[in-house]
Amino acid sequence: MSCRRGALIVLEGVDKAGKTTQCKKLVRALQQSGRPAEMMRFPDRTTQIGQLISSYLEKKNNLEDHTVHLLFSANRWELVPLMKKKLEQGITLVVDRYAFSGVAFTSAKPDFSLEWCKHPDVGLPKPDLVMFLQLNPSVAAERGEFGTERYETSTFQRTVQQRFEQLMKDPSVNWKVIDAARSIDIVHSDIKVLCENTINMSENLPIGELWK
Ligand code: ADP
Ligand code: FDM
Repeated sequence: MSCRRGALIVLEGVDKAGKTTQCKKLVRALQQSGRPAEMMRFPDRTTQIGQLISSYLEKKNNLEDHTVHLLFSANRWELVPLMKKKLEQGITLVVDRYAFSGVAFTSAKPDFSLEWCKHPDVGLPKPDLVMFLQLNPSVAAERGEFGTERYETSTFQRTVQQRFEQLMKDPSVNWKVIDAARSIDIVHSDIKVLCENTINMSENLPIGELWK
């Protein structure tokens, strides 16, 4: 590789753990320290597939469970060429949810195995770092009411948390668990250090393939 690539950094965690807050702060901090960085989020609701997903989440349409799982995955695959281009240009991508949310949410539904859920995402660009913002559901509840979108109930979120815990046992993924119950600034400084180290470590390595 002629130029140093950017890192692919993912933030995961249950609802209200602080993913969006931390992604935005991280991108700003990286940019201020002279490192090119951009934020992405999944689902990306701006594409045609993303709009179908968005109306499903808003309960404006119903989709069969396998079908919607494949749409979430297709929404990642359609952005892969752009992601690779940016990474190769040296831009670090900070991503709010990725395939891990895909697997954790669908496999929290009855009769879906983790293995089946992982398949469509096998081979996606592999994150150099996945930070899981860990937050107890009772603390999350203090951060405000759940919204009205699909999946925004405490029982479903508890099952999602268990599925994330299963996914985190996989040593092929560079998971870091972050205690998200601390203040926004303290969580941010932990995350920033982890990211800077990851950017330095991955700049000369090829982009990996997830779950392959
Ligand atoms: P997520 O993207 O994980 O759903 P958000 O970043 O949208 O979470 O945060 C959910 C709410 O919790 C927001 O009102 C945000 O300001 C607040 N919040 C985020 N991080 C913290 C924190 N460390 N301590 C207290 N409140 C927080
Ligand atoms: N979600 C997100 C999935 O079910 N599968 C996926 O692949 C992804 C990326 O969509 F409930 C769920 C998780 C959450 C919703 O909400 C997206 P936000 O507020 O846009 O993150």
